[in-house]
Amino acid sequence: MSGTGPIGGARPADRPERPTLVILAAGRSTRFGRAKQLEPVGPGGASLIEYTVYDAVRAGFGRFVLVVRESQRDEFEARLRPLRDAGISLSFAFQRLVDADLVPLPPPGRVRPWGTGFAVLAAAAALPRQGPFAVCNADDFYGRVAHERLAHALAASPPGIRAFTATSPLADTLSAHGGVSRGLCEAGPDGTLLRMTEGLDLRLDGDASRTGNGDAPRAGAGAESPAAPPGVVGRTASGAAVRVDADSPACMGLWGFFPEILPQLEERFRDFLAASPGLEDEFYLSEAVGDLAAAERTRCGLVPVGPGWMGVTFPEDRERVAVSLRQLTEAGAYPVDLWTPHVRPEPLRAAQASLFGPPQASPGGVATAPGRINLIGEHIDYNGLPVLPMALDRHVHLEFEGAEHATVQLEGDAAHGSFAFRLDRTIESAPRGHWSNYVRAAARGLQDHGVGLKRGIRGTVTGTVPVAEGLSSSSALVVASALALLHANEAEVEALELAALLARAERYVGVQGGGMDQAASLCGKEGHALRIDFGPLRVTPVPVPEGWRWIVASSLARAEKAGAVRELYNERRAQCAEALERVGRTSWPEVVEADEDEFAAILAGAGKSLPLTLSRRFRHVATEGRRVTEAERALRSGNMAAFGRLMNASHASLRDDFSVSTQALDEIVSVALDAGAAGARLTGAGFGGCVVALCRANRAKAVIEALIDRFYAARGGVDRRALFVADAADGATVTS
Ligand code: NG1
Repeated sequence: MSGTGPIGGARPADRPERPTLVILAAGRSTRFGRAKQLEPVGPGGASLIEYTVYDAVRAGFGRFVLVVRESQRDEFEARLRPLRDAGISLSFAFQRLVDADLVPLPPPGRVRPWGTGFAVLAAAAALPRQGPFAVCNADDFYGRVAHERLAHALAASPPGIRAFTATSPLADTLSAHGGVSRGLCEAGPDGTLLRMTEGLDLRLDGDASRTGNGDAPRAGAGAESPAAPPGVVGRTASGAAVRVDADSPACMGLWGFFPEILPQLEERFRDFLAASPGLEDEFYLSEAVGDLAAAERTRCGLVPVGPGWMGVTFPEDRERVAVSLRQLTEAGAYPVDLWTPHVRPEPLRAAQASLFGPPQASPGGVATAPGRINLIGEHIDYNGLPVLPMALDRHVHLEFEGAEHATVQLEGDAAHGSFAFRLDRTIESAPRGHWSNYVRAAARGLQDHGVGLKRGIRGTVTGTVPVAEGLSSSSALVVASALALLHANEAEVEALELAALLARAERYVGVQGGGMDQAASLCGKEGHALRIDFGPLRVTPVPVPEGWRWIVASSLARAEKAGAVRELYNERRAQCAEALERVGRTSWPEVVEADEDEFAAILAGAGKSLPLTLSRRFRHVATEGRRVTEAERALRSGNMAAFGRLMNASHASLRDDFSVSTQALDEIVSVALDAGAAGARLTGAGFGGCVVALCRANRAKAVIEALIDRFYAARGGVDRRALFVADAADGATVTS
């Protein structure tokens, strides 16, 4: 074995040895037509192997073993000298047809190498006896995230899991230029590999344009309906046809192992030889590990690594990869020349800092955006009338790193799961109801506004804003996503401009909402309600007097805007527009700002001329608009009893004229008022969700107890997510 010592000097004693990455480079590139492992693809002429080493060093890998054919050695040595010069520990192992121990005699007629499983055995002598190692292909680009994720999985491997395979949605790993081979993974109930089948000649069934798109459609296996999104078709090594979901996990050829895999692989290889393989049969690593997993001899964890992977199976693939690498380089993810002295310290320092520990942070931070409660002014923001909400002291948190390429990759909690999409392609919507749509909306909104988003983000989303409760968790997510994307791209948009563009953007999700929520989330002020005016957008904080509390109480029915509520909401909006038009008015402010007598005349006229439903909708919007102005006056003068009465009138109007209340919301309002609240009303769009009740601080306990006894007790109790005292909070922030 040749090679230099570990890079970057002394290793702290309490850190484990950095793992080794075995790069399988002995393939014959039959479909490519020439040796593709060293093919220059980066803008500075670097090969994919070099990108892999560069990324893996930054992810914490310390040594590299290249498995090549003996005849390739000199070429590899010469081409990879800059890596050695940069201090990378690089050694070679040779894949031969004869092996002293395993294949003592040359197999007659065989030219084809034994396959990837055997290549790993060929590297065994160059591996340290202890500690994990990884294996990947030389002709694939995995990206730094994939190497980081694998390194993490190995460093924190749960007991009993001694192998890992990185997976991507199958559709992301196909080539537009012909069928490819991939390990098709099936996960068991515990999420580990149940079995793996080598799929050959895999291609999208019918729709080549989706190839490589991170948003692979879900196709039920065997789905034949013409409307069904395409699956992936191909065959197994034994010639059987396969058809699988386009987003099913595909093995990327990036593996993590502990040394005990080696004797197991060896045993499987002996079995393979004993079965008299044909001259073209190969001992695939994927099948060997799949068999070991299926026989429950090895538990193999699946490590989803998102859509960054790019492969070069066909000559035409090279161009696509070259374009992507150029874009990544332009976006600052890679230097043009990976190994010149002026860039050398960067990866080396990064490697030292990360060793086998957490990934090296690229510019990132935490974006925090509050939800809101609307105190008064419901279903009038989209009519251009002022509203009076406050930002809530409950937030969506997006902890993120800037990604080196234009991919957004976020994880939510267990219920929401994770997703990824690209910013450098048209951002399509995910299926209705998927939480990624709010993040996609933010990205599209920024792009439509002309903000160039070259860098993506990756991170996690957590939050304390109850979801689908009329407290605007959706807009908080939109706002947090936008702030994270802006931060990662070192871009800025003024707060009100951002609020307005995000209000437009959130409509991509399908609800024709107004602009209250995004403005409240961005412009909240501690201790203050916010008067928000539209056209143009303005936010005026109004202090909330001391000694009063806002109690938020959930009706325990979610107002899921991805579901039926969306249609009901959009219907209300359309009815308002129609009612206004039919009374011959051009704007709602014109109606609401009329003097007392004219206002009464307009209402009476609408009552006569409009059909019943429209006249009720009209009356709600007109009267609610005036209530907001009165409520602001009451707030400023500290007349909270008057404010409470306006809230009650608002609720009655939403219930009777706008038909957006529910029995549970009405019940909560009446219990709160009975218990001494000064006012109570549904907040948000209605159709479920929450009530906000206003009471003196010294009544809050009694109101809460009454709600527990008279509403929640009979419904299985309540927790702090569903019943709480809310304080007015500051608006969204992003911190490094
Ligand atoms: P909710 O459902 O409370 O998040 C929706 C709209 C608001 C406003 C209220 C009703 C969105 C994002 N929000 O809020 O603009 O119209 O209903 O007053 O659509």
